[in-house]
Amino acid sequence: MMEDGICFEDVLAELEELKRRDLGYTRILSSMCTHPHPIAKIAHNLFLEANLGDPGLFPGTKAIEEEVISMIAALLGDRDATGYITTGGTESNIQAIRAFRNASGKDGENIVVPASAHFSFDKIGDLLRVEVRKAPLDGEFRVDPAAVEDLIDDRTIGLVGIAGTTEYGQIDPIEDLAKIALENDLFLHVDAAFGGFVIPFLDSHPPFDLSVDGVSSITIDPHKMGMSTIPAGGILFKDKRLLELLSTPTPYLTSKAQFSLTGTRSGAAAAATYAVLRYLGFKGFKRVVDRCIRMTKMLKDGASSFGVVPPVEPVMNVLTLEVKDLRQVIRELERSGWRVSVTREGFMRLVIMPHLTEPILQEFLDDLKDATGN
Ligand code: 0PR
Repeated sequence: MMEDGICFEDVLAELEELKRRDLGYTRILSSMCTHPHPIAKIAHNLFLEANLGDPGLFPGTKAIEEEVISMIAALLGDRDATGYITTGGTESNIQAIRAFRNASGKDGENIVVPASAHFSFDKIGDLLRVEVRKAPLDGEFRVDPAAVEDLIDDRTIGLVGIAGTTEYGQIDPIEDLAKIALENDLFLHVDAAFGGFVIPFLDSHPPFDLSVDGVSSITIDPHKMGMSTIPAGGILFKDKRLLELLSTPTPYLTSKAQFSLTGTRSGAAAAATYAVLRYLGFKGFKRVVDRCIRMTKMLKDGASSFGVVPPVEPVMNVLTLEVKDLRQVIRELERSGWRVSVTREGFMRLVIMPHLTEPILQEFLDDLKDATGN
């Protein structure tokens, strides 16, 4: 730090200069984040100083968080579910597995997750010292329930299913996993970090949420398809006792205990999430999701018309494509400012978020056609 500060305008000019290096979302097809909804930005700014880690000082913000949790609980099939606003999918997944572990009373525990699980589960293995067993997938990149069953032993504490996988947007067979969980007296966590704000708005979808008997908890991220500000995640538990197993006494605060992983935490993200949910309502979200699904179909059909096809039918706004000489194609696309990503199996991965538009995607298709030599 310098001895003397610099003037207000110069600080802002420095920041603006650095921000210009950021890519902006216009040509980004690799991200599960997007521009926050305009009302989320306003709400966020109104609550910048609010700390949900000391809720007695911010009873209004606390009421906002409770209302958000109750709106999300109703969306995800159990009005009575409890939870809180986290920093994102990673914290939510950590907290679910931590609660399972605290409830199990076993030693040398393991969990069984799909091979497609987000890398937050590798962090969980390291942090919680729980063995993370990875079950193979079927031909459509969904977890194979029989393989999950094979990996269960007397040290297994819980299973994980994914509703909207990071790489393919697939929905694991949650009902089958729930049946296995009930039969083996195990917890089942559903990672719907991405799919939580997509699947409920699809015209039809398999059961995936807390309405399925046997599902214990669910992750859902407002800072992905919820169009809230970063950091806004969500964790919900069907049984309040699981949340209580995360409790730590906080002797000198306004609350007696805390169940969140972080201490100080953002009231602004909770307010931003509240604002988007209240403003859009179910119908507004459905319009956003419908539009993303329409654009996904447009991309799929457009690419197929010049012979670039998906290895698996998209079920939500994540599209993968089989592209020859992928690395070379990506280099060319990057020269035109596009950012795409690659799945572990070597397919091009595109996430069709609300910041994209049909004209932009048409430009992308034209560049993809050129880059693939079609
Ligand atoms: N669970 C699933 C299914 C996810 O897809 C992700 C993140 C997480 C958990 C973890 O969520 P947090 O990152 O909020 O802790 N999926 C994205 C991914 O890894 C995150 C992301 C978002 C990455 C935007 C890049 C990016 O630009 O692809």
